[in-house]
Amino acid sequence: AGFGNELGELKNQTEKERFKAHFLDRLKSLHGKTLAASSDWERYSALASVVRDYISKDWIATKQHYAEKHSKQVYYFSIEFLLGRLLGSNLLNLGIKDICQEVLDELGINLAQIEAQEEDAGLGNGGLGRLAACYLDSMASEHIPGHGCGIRYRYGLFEQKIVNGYQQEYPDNWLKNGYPWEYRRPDEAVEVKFGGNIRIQSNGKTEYIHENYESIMAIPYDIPVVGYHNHIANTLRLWSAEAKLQNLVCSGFSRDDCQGTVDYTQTLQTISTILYPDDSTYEGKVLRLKQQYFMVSAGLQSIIRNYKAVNTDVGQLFNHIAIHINDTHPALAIPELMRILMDEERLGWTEAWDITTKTISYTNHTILPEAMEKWPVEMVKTLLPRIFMIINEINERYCRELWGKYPGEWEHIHHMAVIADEQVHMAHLAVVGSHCVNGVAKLHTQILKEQVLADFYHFSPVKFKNVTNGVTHRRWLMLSNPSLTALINDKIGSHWIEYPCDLEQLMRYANDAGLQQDIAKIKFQNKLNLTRHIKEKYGVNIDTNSIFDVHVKRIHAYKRQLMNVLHIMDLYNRLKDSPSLDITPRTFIFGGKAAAGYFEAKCTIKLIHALADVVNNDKTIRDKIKVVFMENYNVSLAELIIPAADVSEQIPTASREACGTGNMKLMMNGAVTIGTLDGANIEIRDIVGDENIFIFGLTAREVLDYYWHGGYNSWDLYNNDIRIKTVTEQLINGFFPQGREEFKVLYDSLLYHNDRYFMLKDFASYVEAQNLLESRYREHKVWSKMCIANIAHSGRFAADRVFTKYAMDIWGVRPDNPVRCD
Ligand code: DL6
Repeated sequence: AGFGNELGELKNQTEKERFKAHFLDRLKSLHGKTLAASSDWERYSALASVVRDYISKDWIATKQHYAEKHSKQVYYFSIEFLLGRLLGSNLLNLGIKDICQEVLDELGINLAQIEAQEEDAGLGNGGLGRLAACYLDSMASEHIPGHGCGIRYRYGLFEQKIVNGYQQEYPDNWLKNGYPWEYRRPDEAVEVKFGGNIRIQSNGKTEYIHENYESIMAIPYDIPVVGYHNHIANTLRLWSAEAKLQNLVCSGFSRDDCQGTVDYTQTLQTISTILYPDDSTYEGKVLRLKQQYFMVSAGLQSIIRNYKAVNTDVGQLFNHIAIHINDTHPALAIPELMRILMDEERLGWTEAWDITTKTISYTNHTILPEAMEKWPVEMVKTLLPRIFMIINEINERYCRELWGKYPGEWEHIHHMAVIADEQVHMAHLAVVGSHCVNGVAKLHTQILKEQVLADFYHFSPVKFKNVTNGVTHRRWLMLSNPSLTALINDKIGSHWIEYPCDLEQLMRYANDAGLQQDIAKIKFQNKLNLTRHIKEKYGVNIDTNSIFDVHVKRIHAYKRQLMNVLHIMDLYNRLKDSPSLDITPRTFIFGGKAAAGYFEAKCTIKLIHALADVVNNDKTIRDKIKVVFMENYNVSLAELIIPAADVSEQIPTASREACGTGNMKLMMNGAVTIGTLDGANIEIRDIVGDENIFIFGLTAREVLDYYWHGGYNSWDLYNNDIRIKTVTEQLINGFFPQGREEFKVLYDSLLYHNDRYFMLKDFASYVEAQNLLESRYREHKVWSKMCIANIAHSGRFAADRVFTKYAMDIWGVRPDNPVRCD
């Protein structure tokens, strides 16, 4: 990499000197300031600008290379991309992190402080959006011509502030100072049409003419996605909604005349204003439907335009393009591609359908019934008249096909229809219009096949595949835990960076006292960093030698933060009963956001704070337990917390968590999982072995059986287990001086609403697993061995390996260096 040779006067300088000269020059040209006079933010922006120069060379070359090779292009459509900060990962992937670090050291600048100036691009809610970001990183690193397509939300996921223990939401104004990694491309804008009516004109061939529609311009902003040490830069294209210029004529000259135009412009632009802050419930809001269509229409129009610039035969699209839809949010890509192929490219239905289904593939990320998207027919018809016509025909043709196979089975066909009960079922549309459907963990895929999509599986079993999620080891190990990375390199060399499964070689040293001590030292240092942060931010003193027990993820009843709290309350009660109880001090760390309208989740946040108030201020328990809630959990905060974790809490109700990816990031950093047999926890258990994980609770089968038979009676447990009775009563009996109303809601959910998430049912086995964990932690050698086993086996969950599978098994693309584990 580098650009210095092009600049005559810098010819004889080393890369480092050139980097320094450029940085100082850029400070002057961008901000008109010397180093001494510049602020941290100005330094960040100048540094980012220099890094852009490095990237842009590779970006141009990559595009040329793909064009010359006629490589098959993959487009990953996702309504969310939770990118986090990019400066650090770009430096790492470009291979110039060390040079940059040295230059800044020489100039007396702290790189971490400069990196912290970058706004965390939070264009996602949680797992689904972060997964999309990990996959972009992997595609570029694995030489796969794979690009992202999403929305450039003006405001990302809300900023969480905690006031008196309550969550408050504030707009995430991440673009307020501009975003150095994006390139606005107004010349590649496309028009997206909403509303209006369809006039059918027939002169030989039927034409569908869209009239009286509302027109919105989609402006692309491209962000280069840098591959690791390979000079590849792919593209994430995010679309922004703007009013069409011709529509913006003020009818007169007065201020009032123009006000209407300004209001109208703002209404149109709301499409890309805000990310919906809910990750697990479906909201039938017209704005959300607009967002979905806006993204897929803009994305597909631009793909087809680029395709046609070099290919004449649109009938061969599927040989050159693969489109992947990340959950059902982009499922309108199916009728939209049909519309383009039929109405614009003049193909017949059969050929267009063949191309569409061969081009599109779909990942399902949830089985929660409340998260399954279903749009009212009336809404789709009004907002997207032509798209609705196409969905309707897809439905009719599909039902006819089903009738051929299941004649007379009305119920069965109704159950599988794309349109039923006046609603468009997006998961059905996605399955019917794709050539491949995958779940994100073995158990999840099995539940899809056996229950949620069982009818579809029986109808076309070959469509269904499993691809267990993965995370990028570059961000989640190399970037966030550089000391551990260096130690691993020392021990087994750096081949694992390219082939993460090689981390398994660490197992040869699992009993090596030297390695065990070194890993413990690094963990301690990471814990110290977090301890300092907690002290600075919240004024809470944490014992760095305590067990750091980490539960970070969205706050949701099924993820059972409440069960964790009940365990802490029980532990606290035990300590109060016997102050001399010999336990290893433990720091319980929580982080996560609750959807703004999700009252129960917000009550849980308040409860964690109330518990922290009681526990952290009780001198009698002599600091044996502490509780900390980390405000505004996001990607950057995760990078600080995860390397410091000893224990990884992965305790959802079995069957509810499709996969989880926090579990993978935490194990990669040597945390040991305490978890249920759900999602990827099962695969983690299978690979690390029972002795390196703490498993408890009901299995998915048992939970599903209970659901089938109407649940269980939680009062029985209340009456028979004194610990349960005590902790649940403490929610409402004044044990917590504040929040009684909120905690009554939680109490009721456990007892009067029959404990839908089985927290009381799993309580006893959870406590038992926690006790076992504590005793293992005391045996330093045993614990260190467990840490090593977890790190060593985490390569299996590296996104690069996962992507090789997507590429080869689903998209028909062969990476240059397929990454496999076996
Ligand atoms: O696949 C990524 C991620 C999984 O790891 C989580 O288990 C799952 O809950 C999450 N799903 C969503 C729900 N999205 N929708 N709809 O975020 O996906």
